[in-house]
Amino acid sequence: MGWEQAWLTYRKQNNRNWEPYFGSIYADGEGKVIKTASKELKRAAREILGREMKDSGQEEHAGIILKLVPDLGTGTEGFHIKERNGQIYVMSEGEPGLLYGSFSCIRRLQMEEEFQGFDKKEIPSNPLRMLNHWDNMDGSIERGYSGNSFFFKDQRILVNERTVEYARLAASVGINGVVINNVNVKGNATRLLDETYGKELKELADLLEAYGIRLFLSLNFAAPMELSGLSGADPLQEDVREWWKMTMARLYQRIPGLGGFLVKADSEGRPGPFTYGRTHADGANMLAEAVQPYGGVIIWRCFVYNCMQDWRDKKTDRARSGYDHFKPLDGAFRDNVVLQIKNGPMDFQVREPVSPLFGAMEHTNEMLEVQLAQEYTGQQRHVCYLIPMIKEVLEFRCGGLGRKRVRDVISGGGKGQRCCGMAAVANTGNDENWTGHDLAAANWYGFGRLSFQMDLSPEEIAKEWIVGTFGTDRKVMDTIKKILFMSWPAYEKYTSPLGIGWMVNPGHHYGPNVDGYEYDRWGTYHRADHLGIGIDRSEKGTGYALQYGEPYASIYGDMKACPDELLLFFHHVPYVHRLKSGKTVIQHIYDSHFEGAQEAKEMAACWESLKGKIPDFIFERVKKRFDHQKEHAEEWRDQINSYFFRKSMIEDEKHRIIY
Ligand code: GCV
Repeated sequence: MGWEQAWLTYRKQNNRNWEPYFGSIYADGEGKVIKTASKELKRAAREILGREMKDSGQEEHAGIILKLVPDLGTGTEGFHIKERNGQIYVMSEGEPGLLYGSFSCIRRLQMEEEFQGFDKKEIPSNPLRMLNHWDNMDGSIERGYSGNSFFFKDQRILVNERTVEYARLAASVGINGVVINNVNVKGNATRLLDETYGKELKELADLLEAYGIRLFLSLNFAAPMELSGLSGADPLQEDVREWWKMTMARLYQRIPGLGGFLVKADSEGRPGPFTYGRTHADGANMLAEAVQPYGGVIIWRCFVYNCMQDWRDKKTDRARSGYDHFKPLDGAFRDNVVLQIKNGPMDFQVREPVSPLFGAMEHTNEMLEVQLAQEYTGQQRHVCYLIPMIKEVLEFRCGGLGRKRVRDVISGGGKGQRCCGMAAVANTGNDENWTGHDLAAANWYGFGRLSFQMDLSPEEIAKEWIVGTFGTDRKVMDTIKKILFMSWPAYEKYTSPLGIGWMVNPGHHYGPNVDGYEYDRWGTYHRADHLGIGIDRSEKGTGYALQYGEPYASIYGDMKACPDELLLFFHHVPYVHRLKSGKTVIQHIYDSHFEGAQEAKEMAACWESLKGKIPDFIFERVKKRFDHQKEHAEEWRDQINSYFFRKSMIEDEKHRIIY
């Protein structure tokens, strides 16, 4: 076929108890999504049970009934599955709910679970559950580590069988929105707004819609200048505002189901309202007004910072910028604007504190952005299961101890908001296995499942993903689970000590380079000298810690209270400073790098123990990545340890060889 089915790899099973249900299906309705649900159930029955499900004309004779029920209390995307007298009812107020319910039944087949007496109601935790693709129209992917784009090639939009398989996978985990193009909108991508790509976009939107997924686009704030030669893009200027209204009216006429737009403005060279002395609320609201008549949403990114800042000024701090720019604008955004906030204040490092913007804007819609593309976490050559990290972010009590969590804010916080949720920078591409590293698919799967159901634990998610992908063999399940749960902590240990981050090569951001941070022309990001290391973000330093509410401002701002794993993010300390663990900072650096590299070897050995238990081609493909990871982890260990040994001139207490 040329590609694989990831977690929808169906294996034959022989459970006689399931047979009565999977003989026939009754679908109550003619809509596109209900048809998809029925098609998916039939495919699963065929491939798992070897049965051709018949369409039943009558509800009472069908094994599975897909039924739209008004006022069920599920909303249009939630579902209620109920087994009754040998029939399975999948019910919802809307067609997408029936599709999610159907995939839930299929998961049950894959997990080899019984249906008798099954009764489950599920309502999605988040209104928006989105993937952001950073795909360019030439087919390349910014920070893509799994081949080229399957949305674009040679400046054209692709709509083919691969797109269908993508939509199946995305819908099966509950994704309901997809931004297909890079937030850095350049060249022809600006033309996605005009009629140039109208036909293909409509085709793609229709295809996705059949899977309950809405199409979104990234847009270029300077489009009025680039497409129509306007002299500027000032959001308060009448001709600019009119241009957007007219452009959106035409676009929505071509593609009525378009979800809306994602915008990166005034960041890393992208145009934005600052050029005209306007605020980000001015910029976002202008677009929001233009899409409002069509139910469109503007997703405005808070990743706004000046990469050319002069860091010699003690108060200048990139970590501060999101909050500094956006907090004063609380309440100024229209209802159909949502601010998309990266999980941490910097940029997807292996360890960052949670962004202080969460919960800080009571009167503004907020949405979480995480990065599955492993830009700073091993670029899908290293295994790094990110779901435990995302879960930690969701559970963070941004409102203060015992008070609201990030998950409460982004899910609408009980205020009935529809314009909020979770987005992930996708880790997919045209590689046969979708994600380059086979184990990286666990992040795609996990993100979708978690965004749909934030109560799920990373363990439950891992189990489902392993079974869907590799089957139910006990040893395979236990071993892969062990690898997944070792992976994030191990990566943190052999790369970035105590929350400092950024020790990667400039540009491509792969591999160790202690001084590699590209935006610090006046010194090193980590501020290490012969006495100590770390960035003072306390009140005496950049003051970033004060952006948090209590108790975090006090905890993070105080060297003694600050958790070890974030110490160097918040404080500059001597190498001999004692951590809560009792170790000195320098000894921690040595120990964790030795440990992490050792753990990379252990994970590789775990994988090798699976030889013969999973298909050879997958085994070999993953083994190659582990071979690289083992070596690369040693390179990280040696570079970091020797750098800090030479800087500090402090011996390793354990007298290991430091190169
Ligand atoms: C799409 C980081 C990445 C960029 C990315 C940017 C963003 O800086 O290195 O490639 O640009 O984040 O999130 O906009």
